[in-house]
Amino acid sequence: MSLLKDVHAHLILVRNERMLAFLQLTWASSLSFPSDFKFGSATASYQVEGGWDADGKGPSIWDRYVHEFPGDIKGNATGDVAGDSYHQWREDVKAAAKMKLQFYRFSINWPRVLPTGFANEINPAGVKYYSDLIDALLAEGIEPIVTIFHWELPVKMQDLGGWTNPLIVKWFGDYARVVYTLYADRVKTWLTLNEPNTVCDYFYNSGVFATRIKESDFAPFLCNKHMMLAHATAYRIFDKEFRPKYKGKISIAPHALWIEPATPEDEALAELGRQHQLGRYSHPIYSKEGGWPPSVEKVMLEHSLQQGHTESRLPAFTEQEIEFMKGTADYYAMNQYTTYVIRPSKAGDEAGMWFLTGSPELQATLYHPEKATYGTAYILPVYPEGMRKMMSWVKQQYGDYPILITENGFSSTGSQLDDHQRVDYIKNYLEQILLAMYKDKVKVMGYTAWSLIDSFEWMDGYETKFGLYEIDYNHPNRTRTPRLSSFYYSCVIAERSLDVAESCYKKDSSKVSSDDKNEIDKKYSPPVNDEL
Ligand code: GBH
Repeated sequence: MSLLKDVHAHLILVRNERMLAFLQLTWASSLSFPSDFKFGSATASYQVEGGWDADGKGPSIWDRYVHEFPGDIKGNATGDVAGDSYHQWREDVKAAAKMKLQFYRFSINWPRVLPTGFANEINPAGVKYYSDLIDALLAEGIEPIVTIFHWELPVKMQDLGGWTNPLIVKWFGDYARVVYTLYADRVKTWLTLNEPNTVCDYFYNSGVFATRIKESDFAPFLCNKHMMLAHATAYRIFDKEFRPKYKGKISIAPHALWIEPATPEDEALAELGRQHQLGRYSHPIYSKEGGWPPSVEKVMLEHSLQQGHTESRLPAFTEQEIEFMKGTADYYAMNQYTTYVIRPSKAGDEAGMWFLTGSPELQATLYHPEKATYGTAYILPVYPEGMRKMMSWVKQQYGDYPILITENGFSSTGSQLDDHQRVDYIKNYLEQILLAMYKDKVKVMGYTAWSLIDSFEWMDGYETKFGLYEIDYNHPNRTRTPRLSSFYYSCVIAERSLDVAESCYKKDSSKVSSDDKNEIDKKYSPPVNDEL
């Protein structure tokens, strides 16, 4: 009974605070988005494409992993077919067009274009797949935003050490050049790497995910260094060889976890945590002085010497490398979902795993904010206020780079077309973005709802869903059905405001008129499923 009361009181508190954000906005300025603010949605190749070995595609570490260790993943799921976007991509374009998205962010599966990863051999079917997708989006007036790497490392490269081998800097640059050569005539907004900090820190520290390598001493930091240099190489190639002819903007999309101090006395530790989580992936690019964040450099050196190493486990950059990386982004991209709390570790605490439970180097413990609510993914507490704080922090740290939110989304499970919680989530996070813009004067380019359609949710398989559109995994065509959230989002896009009609919160309220529907439907021939 008292637990129930607590939960109830807690919910009222959360609700009141969210109400306050809403009031603050209506008083302060407006619920409207400026005319240059863009709304989009996203997916990633392995999570939706399927066609894992179709038409000359080479294997990525995910293809190998799900076949060798099916038991690792919920429901023994694989991405072999997933949403079958490799065949059903017209349906994705249709979904995006129905919502009147201004952009669609998708990623390129490295070994689909380069079967071994190396640039000497190109797969024409893979090239055509992305080319057709780009053309269809442009024909609908939807801007393609392309991520060059969202985790499908070619197996050959993993076997050579993957992101811990310094040669990958060159290999990635060569791959990026191929991609620009093919698509830079039509793609004007680019992202090099998705969540380099998740790849380096989360994957190597936990040992889960496709590499299955658990090595916390060196791998995260070697990977960090090489990903920063790989990004900078891809940026320099674009800048020198392609931008003069094609124009375009390019950036990198880290996982921007906001870190709150447990008590006001822990603010310095929280700041160190932010530098450790995000600074190591931003400071080399966006800061005036470049290189690693000095606070992290210091802690890592001290800790390494204490362990008996002769130098820091955080590998140094040369002066030349520091100059090479500085300024290699045209805007600041971030995936922002969640907030954790940090406190100093106490005797008896476990060492902790960065950035899930803590850090041995920082002697810190991480936990979830008390005020958080949850979707299905427990790992991603829902905490909208963190969005504004994260955005303002980026402005305060690195200056006035325009920010593009490249991912933000809510997880649910089961078949749920009336996803009111996802609607609330989008509304609450967009409110915080408006506050960041109007109150903290942060420059914002736009917002990306993760994800356009349900997808293979990595270790969670198909049980955890983020889609604005539901996928029927029992249907051979992987039929897409709009959820309430897609109607709500299309209302926000149409109004360019959070001040939308009551009817936008009901499923039959589709802003898409039936004329629009027919017009879009007519344009696309029925999908051809080659596997049928
Ligand atoms: C994003 O990362 C990813 O870019 C995207 O591909 C993904 O679909 C989305 O999150 C939703 O999860 O699988 O249990 O080991 C956000 C940060 C860090 C969240 C790693 C999930 C792994 C959880 N992610 N974390 S688990």
